[in-house]
Amino acid sequence: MISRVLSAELAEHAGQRVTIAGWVHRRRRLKSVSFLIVRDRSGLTQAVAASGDLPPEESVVQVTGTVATGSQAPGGYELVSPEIEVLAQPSAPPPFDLYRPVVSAALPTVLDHAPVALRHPMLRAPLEISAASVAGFREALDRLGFTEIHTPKIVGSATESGANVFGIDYFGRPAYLAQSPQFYKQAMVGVFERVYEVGPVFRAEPHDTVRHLAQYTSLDAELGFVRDHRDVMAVLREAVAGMLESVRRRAPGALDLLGVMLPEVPAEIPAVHFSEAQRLTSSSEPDLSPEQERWLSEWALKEHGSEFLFVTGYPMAKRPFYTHPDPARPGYSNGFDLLFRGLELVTGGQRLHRYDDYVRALAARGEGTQAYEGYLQAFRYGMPPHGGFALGLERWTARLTGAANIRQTTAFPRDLHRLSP
Ligand code: AMO
Repeated sequence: MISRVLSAELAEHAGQRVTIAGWVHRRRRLKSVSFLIVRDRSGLTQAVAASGDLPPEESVVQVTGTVATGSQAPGGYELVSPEIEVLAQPSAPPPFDLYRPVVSAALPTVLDHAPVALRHPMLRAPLEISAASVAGFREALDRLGFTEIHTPKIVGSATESGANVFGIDYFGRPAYLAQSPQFYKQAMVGVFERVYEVGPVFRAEPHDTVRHLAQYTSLDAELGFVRDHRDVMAVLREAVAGMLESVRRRAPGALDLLGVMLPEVPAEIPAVHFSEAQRLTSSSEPDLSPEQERWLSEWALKEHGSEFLFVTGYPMAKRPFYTHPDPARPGYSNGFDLLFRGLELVTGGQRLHRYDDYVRALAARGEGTQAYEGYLQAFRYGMPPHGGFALGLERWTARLTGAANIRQTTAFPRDLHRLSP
């Protein structure tokens, strides 16, 4: 490893001669003196050199200098009498100025040049928040006795609905890119009782919207021995609280830069039944529209002071075949969604757990069991009452950071049109 100190550690080395390494963020030449601002993973360092030529922006450099106080320097310390070694020279200037505090390029330009554009602190910040969220998700569920699993992304049958699935050629046989780890996470409840997975899922989304991607990161969990969906909702509440706590602890700089106010998670997130949500929004549709979700979120904030709202009891007809019905209310399910700041963030619920119930549920939808034999195996051998949920990481980060478009929250988004970079 190149022996160096980080920008954020400079203060600890006052008076010493140290080496930093990073990218030339900006250079400024005055008459008698030049400034070189170097960016590393922890922040910025200013080096003050005698006037002269400095390597261009995005050069990779190693700078050895003496740490001195500098009232104009980021962090209050700077490097004087620097020796600059260039490790890599860029062959082209960046597509827009990375040192300007505000991003001066439009989103398509940013996305077209993602490998360099994401170096801009404002564009990197949502990715830091996303990473801290995942770390918090893992921490929270590890604490609750969950085991992390990894399930196949190349699968033989669709899980969520046959419509938006990508087909692929698998050694001459038809196969699909997994829309969800649904079947596998349920099967693994039979092994570990409590499991989670952080992984990519694929949706052949024909919608060109600010909240849909063709590939996104799903934070999935599944747990056994639940009484009903409410036990799952309680675990989800802990996961969300853990994610927020981790973001607060690990990404304070990113939060600051973006001016993000993190939400409070109530000890118990308020919940409305689907039929009540319909009544509140004067609707008789079997699903909630994005407008209704926005309205309900505002209602929850006014009525309960919460930025999170559970909607429970979605109609069975609108949920996948593995959904457990509400034994007390025919036609309604033990499935729920979690709304956050106006958007559906999580889907979850209690599942069927008896083999015969699966056979009946599939038959009721005009499907045989043949395509699902691999899945149904678990239920032939005894499965506890269980349930789980899936949280869309990019939607979470978008809602947290106030990003208007989900494409701003993932490094290399895949959508209807974009396959590169
Ligand atoms: P669902 O299909 O509702 O449920 O997906 C769960 C969550 O994933 C996010 N999401 C998306 N994010 C970005 N782009 C998309 N195209 C997209 N589609 C969905 C949303 C959504 O709430 N197996 C069930 C989960 C379960 O019951 O455990 C499932 O996949 O945030």
